Amino acid sequence: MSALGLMALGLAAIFAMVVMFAFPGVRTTIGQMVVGMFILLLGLALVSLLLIAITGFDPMPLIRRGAVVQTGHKLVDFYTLLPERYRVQEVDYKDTDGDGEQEWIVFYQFDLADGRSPYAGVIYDFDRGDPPVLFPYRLLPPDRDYLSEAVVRLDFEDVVEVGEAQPVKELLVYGEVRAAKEDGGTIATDLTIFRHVPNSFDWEFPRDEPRRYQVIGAFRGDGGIAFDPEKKTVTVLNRAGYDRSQLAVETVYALDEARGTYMSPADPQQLGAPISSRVIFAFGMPDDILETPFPEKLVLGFYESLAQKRPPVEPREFLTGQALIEYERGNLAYFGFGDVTGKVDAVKITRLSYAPDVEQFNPSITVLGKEPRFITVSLDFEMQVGDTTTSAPGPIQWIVTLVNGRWKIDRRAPSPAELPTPGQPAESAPAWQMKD
Ligand SMILES: [Ca+2]
Ligand SMILES: [Ca+2]
Repeated sequence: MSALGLMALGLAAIFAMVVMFAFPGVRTTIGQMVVGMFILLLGLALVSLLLIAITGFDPMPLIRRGAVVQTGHKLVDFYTLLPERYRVQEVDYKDTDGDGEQEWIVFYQFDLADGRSPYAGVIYDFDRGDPPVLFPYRLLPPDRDYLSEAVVRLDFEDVVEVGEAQPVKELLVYGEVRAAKEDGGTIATDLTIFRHVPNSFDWEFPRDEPRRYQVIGAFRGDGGIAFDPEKKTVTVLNRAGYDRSQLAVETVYALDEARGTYMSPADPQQLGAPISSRVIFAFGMPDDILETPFPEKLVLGFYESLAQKRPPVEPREFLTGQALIEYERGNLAYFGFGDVTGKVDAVKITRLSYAPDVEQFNPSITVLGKEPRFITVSLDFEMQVGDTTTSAPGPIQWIVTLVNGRWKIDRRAPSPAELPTPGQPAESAPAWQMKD
């Protein structure tokens, strides 16, 4: 503030004080005016809010329109630019191609015939032409027509460095859905990673064929997706198939550094093979694992406990019958650790399934409890001894039984090698045959 301004402010303050001193009545009048104005504004705000709430009127387009008119239509308005059926939801203004100039990243929703309103995206750049062309480059996921079904979130990470003269950050477009508070309020169920790839010379007219922003990773998982900026791995949780037992398949994808992509070398529309896939507890092993009503959950708990130095629940607590006898004997081969010499450092369950319809497996066995019930749980696993990982000779099939209301691993079911040869009549097929 200039010296003149300060002086004017000081004089105004002195003037106000003198007026109030000379005419004491003025103070009350001014006070009443202020209070009256406040009540009027409050009333107006209340009425407007009520009208908006009752009629469902969205004031934002009007406010935007007003703002554009105020500037004398000198600004680009993406809301007007895009056709009405593309409802613009978000506009970001960031440098997406590393040229030091910002682009507009516009996300919009559109309606599908089945009633869903997914998101799509487009980047508007103006780095070509004289005068410049405002050109749309599409953000197009492979084999899918949308980026998200609920909310989009844009992030930037320098995922790929190969072939870049100077570092350019890649675009990470997350599709998020609402989740429970303990999951942070939202979980990302979609992640599409786009990389800027120059597709024409600077002096050429802009084009988007081949795509200027190419997909180098497209992930979807109903249990959440996480990107690790250090390792550049993407971890995808899928709960489909394990919903009842709160288990999930955790799949980890690694970047192919040489090719600068997560996609398959054979088919760029498909993800490459994951570096790891395993069945895990979606929310960690519960403390009351022995009380679980789900036999497959118990089996996972047993194998996880086996691999731990100080497991919260002793492995023998999961067992009964023959399995307990073999465990006490130290017969690890019985549990699928056939040729292992040395200490098992980690166990990774790669597949887990159960056959709930074989509960009446053998009604003649009644020594285990009043109402014995049996379920077959089948799994494949890998074990890590030192630096080597080997697969168990699987599948390993367990008969899990109910003892005093708790599931216990009882004994091995015949392995597939002992299954009857194909071609036998169906009615003689054993009851424990898997039906998954
Ligand atoms: Ca730029
Ligand atoms: Ca990069």
